[in-house]
Amino acid sequence: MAQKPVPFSELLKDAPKNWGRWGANDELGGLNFLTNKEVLRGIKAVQQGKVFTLGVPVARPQGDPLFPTRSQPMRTMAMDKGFYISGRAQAMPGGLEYADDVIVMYLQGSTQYDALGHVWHGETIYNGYDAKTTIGGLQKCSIQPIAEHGVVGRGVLIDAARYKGKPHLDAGERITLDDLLGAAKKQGVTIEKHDIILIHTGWLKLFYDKGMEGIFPKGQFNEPGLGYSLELVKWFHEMEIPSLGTDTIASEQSAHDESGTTLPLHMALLHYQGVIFNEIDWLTDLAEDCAKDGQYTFLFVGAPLKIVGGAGSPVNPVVIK
Ligand code: UVW
Repeated sequence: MAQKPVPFSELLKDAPKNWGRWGANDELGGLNFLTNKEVLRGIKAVQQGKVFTLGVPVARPQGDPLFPTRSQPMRTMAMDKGFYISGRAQAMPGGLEYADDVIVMYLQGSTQYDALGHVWHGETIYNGYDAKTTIGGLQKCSIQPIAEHGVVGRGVLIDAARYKGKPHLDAGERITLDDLLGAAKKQGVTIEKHDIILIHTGWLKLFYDKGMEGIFPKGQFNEPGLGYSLELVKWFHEMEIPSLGTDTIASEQSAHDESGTTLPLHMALLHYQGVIFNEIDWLTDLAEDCAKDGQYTFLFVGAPLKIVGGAGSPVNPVVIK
């Protein structure tokens, strides 16, 4: 018989919270840790000038990786040479013609940031704002303040797949705090306070190798990733981690079997601590490069779009080593 899920209010009763830490009007959460000093610490990590862009291609005809309840981005031409050939458009004086297009997509239907008001349980979103403020568009904790601030600091890549000696983690496989620290140690890197953490699992590569069926066999949403434990969320709190990025769709082990809950880190990290979640990052090339040159730290720059009231935003994060 399926286990009755433990309510988050009970599972997370001892989990640390940052609500009120930066005042009653805070909508930035962990980004408050990313001060000018932290930006300079990120810049100091740059040693070689190598650039990696972490966004995945958007609106491929054969489909993009996304959460199973979301539909594929749709891009269509609003103007192209055909309009001129068919007489529906005229060249501008001098002869200029142009192509235009329109995209319809989930704001979280690609490489993305989650806004702090994206998930909650009960009646309140991050920092205690009423969950009703999400109705019709996020009046509080939308993606806009995150986009105004930018996500810039020192990033560190933790290669969980390499640590476990496989090209990709298995469906539902847990990464524990010991794994996280063990992988860092093996890589010869220390995770410092205020680091932006990126975790490579190899999961997204599996999508491009095998399609949706590769990552969600029979439609089952059962991703690998960091798994909830009180110890892990206390560590994030002590380390004042501003942001977490992964090459999975939802940035954490989907199912927490001990409690029967789904996505508990969305609650314990994003909703309680204001850790900014960055999902569907292409980390394969970065991970390979880090394994080759041994440099696992870098400047990380994430600039989501300033979408008014948005629950998230597509982004093409940039890593400079
Ligand atoms: C949900 O948690 C529903 O979505 P995401 O993985 O985009 O955060």
